[in-house]
Amino acid sequence: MSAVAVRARSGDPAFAADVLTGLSRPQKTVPARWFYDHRGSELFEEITRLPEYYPTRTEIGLLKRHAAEVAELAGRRAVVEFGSGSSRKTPLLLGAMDVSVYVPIDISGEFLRASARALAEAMPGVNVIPQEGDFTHRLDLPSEVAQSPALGFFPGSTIGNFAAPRAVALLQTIGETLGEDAMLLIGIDRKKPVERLIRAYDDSQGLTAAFNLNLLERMNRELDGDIPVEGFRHEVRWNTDHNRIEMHLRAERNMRFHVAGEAFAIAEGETIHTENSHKYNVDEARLLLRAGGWTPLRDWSDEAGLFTLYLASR
Ligand code: AVJ
Repeated sequence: MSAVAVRARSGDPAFAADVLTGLSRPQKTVPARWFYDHRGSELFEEITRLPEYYPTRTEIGLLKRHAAEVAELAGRRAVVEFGSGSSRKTPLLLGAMDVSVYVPIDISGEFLRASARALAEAMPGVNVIPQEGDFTHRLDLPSEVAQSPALGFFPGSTIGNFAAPRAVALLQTIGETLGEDAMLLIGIDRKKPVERLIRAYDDSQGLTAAFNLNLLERMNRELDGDIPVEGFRHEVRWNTDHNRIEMHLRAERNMRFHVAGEAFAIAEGETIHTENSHKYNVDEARLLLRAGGWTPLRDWSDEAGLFTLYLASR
């Protein structure tokens, strides 16, 4: 077989590289960003509507209650959303604000364009300029953004996917992308009793399990894999040292498989670590923001103290 034919079937080279590196480690791992192919994005959307998955509905409640105050503190802004996905929360913010331009950024281009189109239709007064890209790198924003200072919008506690040093670096990078005089509105999930957290990531309908296992199916589809998906089980752990929920895929038996052109073996009980979701108290989140070059201005929490929205300036 020619090299061209192999390459044509081997998907995104960055995905292949992450999988090959991650599966070669003593603790096998695949970065959480690869969950979001079309099927993964759909499954995540369903997760956000689960009774056990409180973050989305709590954050939506906070936006409904406090968007007007955010708008007042922010003034006229170019709004830049990081990891916009389906953008269900966006109209709640944009509807309250004086927006010069709205730039949703996402790595899933197909999903991004569809939701940008829907948003532009729902909010005809807003100039929507979607940008496909990886927001963990400094990005050049469209020139229209420069007309007014930027407000970064980073909802959903996506920052929780990153361990503290990388979360700090990401906040710094976001600041560089947004430029001088920027503000940031960021949603961060709180610590709470472990049983409540576990239930949010191991729901009774098995949607989160399907979301986790879809990563193996995606590897098979896009990286020419033969992973026996039925030999793995969704596993959720609370890591006390790191204050984080971890998702793993646990091997139920010894297996051998191929993916991205390499052979791997996994032993019964061994896991592939697929996601971290760090949880922060309000004082910890404020310190995290400061470490990342941001000055916390205000924060808003729900009555049960499940989730908090922070507004910060550079
Ligand atoms: C989108 C990263 C915030 O960590 O809660 C939900 C992803 N994973 N259920 C989270 C997720 C499993 C979610 N984030």
